[in-house]
Amino acid sequence: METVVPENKSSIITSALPYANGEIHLGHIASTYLPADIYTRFLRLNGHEAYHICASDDFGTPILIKAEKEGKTPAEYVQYWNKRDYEDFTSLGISFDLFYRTSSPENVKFVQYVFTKLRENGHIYDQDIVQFYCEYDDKFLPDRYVVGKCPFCGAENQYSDLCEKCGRVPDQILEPKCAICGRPPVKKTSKHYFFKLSNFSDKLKGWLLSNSNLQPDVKNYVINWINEGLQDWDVTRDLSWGVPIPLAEAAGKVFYGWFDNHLCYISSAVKLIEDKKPGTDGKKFWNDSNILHFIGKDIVYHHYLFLPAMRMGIDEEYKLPDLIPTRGHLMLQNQKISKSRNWYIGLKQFTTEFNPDYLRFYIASIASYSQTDLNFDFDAFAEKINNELLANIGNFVNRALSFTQKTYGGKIPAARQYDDEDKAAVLEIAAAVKETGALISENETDRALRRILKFSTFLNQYFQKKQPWSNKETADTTVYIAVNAVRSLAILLEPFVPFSSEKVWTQLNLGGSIHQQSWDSASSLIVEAGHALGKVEPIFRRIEPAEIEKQKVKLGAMK
Ligand code: B3M
Ligand code: ZN
Repeated sequence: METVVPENKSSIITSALPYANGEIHLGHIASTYLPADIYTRFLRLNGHEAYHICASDDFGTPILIKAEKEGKTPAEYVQYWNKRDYEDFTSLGISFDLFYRTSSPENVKFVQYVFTKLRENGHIYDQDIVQFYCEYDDKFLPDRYVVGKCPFCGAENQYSDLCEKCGRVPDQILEPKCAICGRPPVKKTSKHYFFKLSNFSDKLKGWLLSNSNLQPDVKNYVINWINEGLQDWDVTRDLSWGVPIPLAEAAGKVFYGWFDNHLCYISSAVKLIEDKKPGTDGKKFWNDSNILHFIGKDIVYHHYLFLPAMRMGIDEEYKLPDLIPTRGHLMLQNQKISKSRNWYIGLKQFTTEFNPDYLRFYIASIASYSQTDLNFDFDAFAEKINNELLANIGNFVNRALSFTQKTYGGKIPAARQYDDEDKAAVLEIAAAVKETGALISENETDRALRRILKFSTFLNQYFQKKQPWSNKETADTTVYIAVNAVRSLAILLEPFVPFSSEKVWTQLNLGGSIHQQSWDSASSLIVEAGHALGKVEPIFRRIEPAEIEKQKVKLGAMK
């Protein structure tokens, strides 16, 4: 696979936009936000200009229904979740350059512009369709506003856009009822606008086939969908909450959320760049950048078909993505995560009870660059942290630094003649930096983390073999190399466990922040003889079995 870290090119990295209707949970983190954050942090350490962009997805019927239930206006409701989501992400060290919203004035304007242009280009047509309408509430009832009996499996109380029992989309729901008042709706005609997705079949196929960076397995099934025939797409909703359709004849109608949400990647990026770099043309910046959209596998259809087709439909005024890293879902204790069944762990709760880096480390080590589902398991979590982060990485860092503290009063000794083991250690430092970097740049973050662990194992063995506590003649060289290796390790770990890396950096007393260091500098021995360490203390603490039991009980009680 080609490396996608571009030389001399800026990068815009987006993470899928969370719906503004509930808290962020561990499932969101694994497929999207953490891999995107690791990748962005890595680019920044490499001196690349990289921006990580996200926003709350503010429109859609579930949001409207929830806001109505809570007696809030939808605007108030989404504002709460926008702020809360951002805080929760920040608690995990997800470092967005902008966390904006799909309901922003910039996005509304951009969405209307795109629609107008698509229509001028002949990719939009209108058609009257028959829809449910509640005469009591005086409303059309799209998607989740209608509940009834699933015509396939007979399950009661299912939404008209998805039966949660059998997973099918019931075109003709039986015994329909208005989700607000429970009364049976009538049918009424309404004019809707359709995007001619079918116009783009060949172009989409060409794009997929020619883009060698896209994951082959995802590409294959998207091409199958195209071969089966693409359906045109109704992008209208008869609702008051959404981006208004900019036509006099469409007064009172808005766009379907999936028409506007991915356009927010562009409108937010343009805003960020133009605010940050006055005088820069945001559109040109977008087109000159490497564009990556990180997603979970449930939204492949939208990102590999709707999104590129809409950009093609406006003559690629804004370039197509270079990469759409797609990952599988997280299970929780081997069961599917479900908000409605209360089987999930909120991010906020987790980062309050555990060091956020523990979660980052564990998830990064299990999240492969594929669509395979992963499993969050509390015992495996404790084992990983205790055996790898604490007993391997933490052990080496603390051992090297506290030995320096104790034996040399914290002052780095000057190296003497290198023996074969020292030479091997210096080579391993450079190799670890190079190989870890190559893996992250290919999005193989779990493998990159394993490479770092191999490095740390090597260093523990080196220190153990050299026995600086009993080998007086070689101790100076061992300690000099070991402290430098701690510096390298801290830099390599920054994308994965930024809070802990920063702590190591402070103990090394090298000034500045870990974020300002350069990745490549990690392959050299830069800490000089005579340099004095800061205060040295253990970075990680053990997770005790009782803590894990407590978590399991808590989770079980939620159900
Ligand atoms: N809000 C669906 C989701 O949260 C949707 C993603 C939008 S990305 C443009 O999975
Ligand atoms: Zn009603």
